[in-house]
Formats: sequence, C-alpha cells, structure tokens
Amino acid sequence: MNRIALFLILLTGYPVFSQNYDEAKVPHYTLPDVLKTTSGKIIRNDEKWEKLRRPEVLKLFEDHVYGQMPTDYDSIRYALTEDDGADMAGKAILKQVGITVFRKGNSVQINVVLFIPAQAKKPVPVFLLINNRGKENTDPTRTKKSEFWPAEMVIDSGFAIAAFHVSDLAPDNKDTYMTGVLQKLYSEQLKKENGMKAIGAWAWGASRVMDYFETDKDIDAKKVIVVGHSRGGKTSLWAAAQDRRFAACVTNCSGNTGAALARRQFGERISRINATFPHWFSNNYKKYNDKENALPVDQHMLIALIAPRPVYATNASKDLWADPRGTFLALKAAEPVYELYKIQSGLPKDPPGIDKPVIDSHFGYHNREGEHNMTDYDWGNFIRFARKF
Ligand code: GTR
Repeated sequence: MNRIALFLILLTGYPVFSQNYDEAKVPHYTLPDVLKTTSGKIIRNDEKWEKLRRPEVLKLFEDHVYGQMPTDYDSIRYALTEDDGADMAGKAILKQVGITVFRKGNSVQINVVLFIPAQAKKPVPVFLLINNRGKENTDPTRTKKSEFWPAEMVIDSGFAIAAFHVSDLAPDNKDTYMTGVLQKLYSEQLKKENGMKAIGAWAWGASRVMDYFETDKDIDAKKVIVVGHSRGGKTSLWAAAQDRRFAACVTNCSGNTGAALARRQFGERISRINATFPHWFSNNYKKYNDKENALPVDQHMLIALIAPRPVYATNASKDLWADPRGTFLALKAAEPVYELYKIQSGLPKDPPGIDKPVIDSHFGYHNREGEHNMTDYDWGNFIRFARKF
C-alpha cells in the first residue's frame, strides 16, 4: 500500500481501493487446473468429470464463494392469475404466478411475471430474468417498456419471457438481506461461514421458478434460459451451475465473481466487492480479499460447471470495471471441460472486436459498444443464440 493510500485510510477511516485498468499491469497468474482433482487425478472423460471433479468444484464454490445452496423445503404452492389473452394486442398471454415455498411452518413468496406467445401451438422455450433493477422494468401492464426486459421483442421471436425480482428472496442491502428466504426458511445458513447469502438466495429463487415451469404446460421446461445482468449475471451463472435443469445461461456484464477471472485483478477486485457488498457472498469469501491466488477456484470453473450446456457472456466496451477480456478468457479456460463432452466452444482464439458478436457457437460472446447495461442489442443476440438450440 502506498503512503497516500495509508494517509487516506487514517484520515477517513475507510480503506482505499485502487483499480487496475492497464493490461500491462495484469500480474502473472496460473489458473487452477479445472481437470485436476484435489487428490491430483487428471480427468479425461465426461463420466469422470461428473462423478469426481464436478461435485468437488461445486463444493469449492459453495464453501469458498457463494455459500451452500439448500434444496430441501416442505411444500410449494402456485397461485396463478391468467388473463384473457388480450395482452400486447393479442400477441401474448400474461400469467402472474405467486410461488409460495414452505419450510418448518414459515414461507416466502416469489412473484413471477410471465408472457407466453398467444400463437404457440406447443410448449415454448422461455427466458427467465433474475431482475436486480426496478420492478418497473418488468411491468406486466406494458405501460412502461424497458430494454432491460424487452418482452415484446422476445414474444415476437416466439419465446416466452419471465422475470422475478431479487427482493422477493433477499433485499439487496447489507443490513436487511437476511429478512427474506434466509431468516424465514434457512436461518441455520446465517450461522455458517460457508452459509448462503443474497446471491445464493436469488439463485435459489430461480430454481423455485424452474419448479413452477415444470408444472406449466405452455412452457417447455427443458428449454429454460436463465438470464441475469451484472449482480444478476453472477446469480444466473450460480443458478445454472447448481441447477442442471436450466438449459442455458446468459450472463450479461457480470464481471467480478461472475464470468470474469479473479486472478487478473483487473477492474473490480474481490476485496472491493466484499467491502461494498458484504451481503452477497459467504463469509469465507472475505478470506480472499487481496489474495486471489489463494482461491481454490477461479471463474472459468464456474462456467465449466454449466457444461455441456450453452453459455452466453457479454461485456460493454466502457465497462472495464467488469473486465471484458477477463470474461472472454474465462470462457476460453472452461473449454477443456466442454471438450470432454466433445463440444467445441466455437470461440475464436482472441476476443472479438467491439460489436462483433460470436453467436453461431456453443459459447456466445460479445462486447457491445457502450456502458454497463443490458439493452435490445444484447437481447437480440441472446435470441439469435437461443434459436440454435
Ligand atoms: C457494481 C458492482 C458490480 C456489479 C454492479 C451491478 O456496483 O461493483 O460487481 O454487480 O454493481 O450489479 O450493476
């Protein structure tokens, strides 16, 4: 730490973080070998990956990063309000679903907005957004329209589109995050160093919406694409890694502890994310503040947990905070696991240029011109990507 930083800490009482945005200053690093078990065995086929290494990697992420993912509950109920099919000038049917999950006498409710193409003759694939922004972005009345969840565009493309809001599971606030699913259903998690926190709770919610999809005859539950932006994109990766029922994952500008490699220490770092958002990841993750190289995982291994399912990752050119290059490199470093399934990622050797999407591939990737956001441009590419599967 330099003397000015030390002086500022003493003066303000706050730690001062500096970010590196200079490629030349990225430290030399070695990624943990995704194909090598902790006992030193090298994994050479998909069967061994699934039996030996995959469970191990999943547990490493639970224990050191996102916290445990409880899967038990006593019962689940769905309360459905379906309209008369007059939405979007007759193009869509709106369903609003209240999902109530019970455990040990307590419950939480997740509210889902779902539009289904009215013309669909058979169950349709669906994009499920984990909404970390304002609820107005997923307005069921369509008075407000937003590029963050362009329901009309998705419906016109023949897909269903759904969303739930993260606050139904855990408020995105360091003082109140525990008042949702954590205190109500899984209070034991709050006592553990590897206990689930907000991002785990949001991912848990995505799986409960998946439970609902499996009961909805209008939805093809084998084709659910989980989508998230930024903190939501960290969550969509964790949800797809945990829950193999998700057919594909879209992680938009997810950056640190999302799709970008931690060891590059480019843009946002672990120490910074843990300081600003102490309620997102497990307590154990704080041990890796300024110690990226001590982590037994890096984010390429999170992508590898989604294999053999397709993943689409994005960045924005002005969003260096989320490390576009580090995101591309994480995808590349996950390739060996997809190759065990005889799947080539289809990515080029080097990151494509700005606004040069790679879509006709098993890993989608683009770096959109502009700011940290999720826009029509991004969604247009997700749709083109999803059409292939
Ligand atoms: C930032 C945070 C990022 C990302 C972003 C967002 O403040 O540092 O990791 O999650 O918020 O969610 O928009």
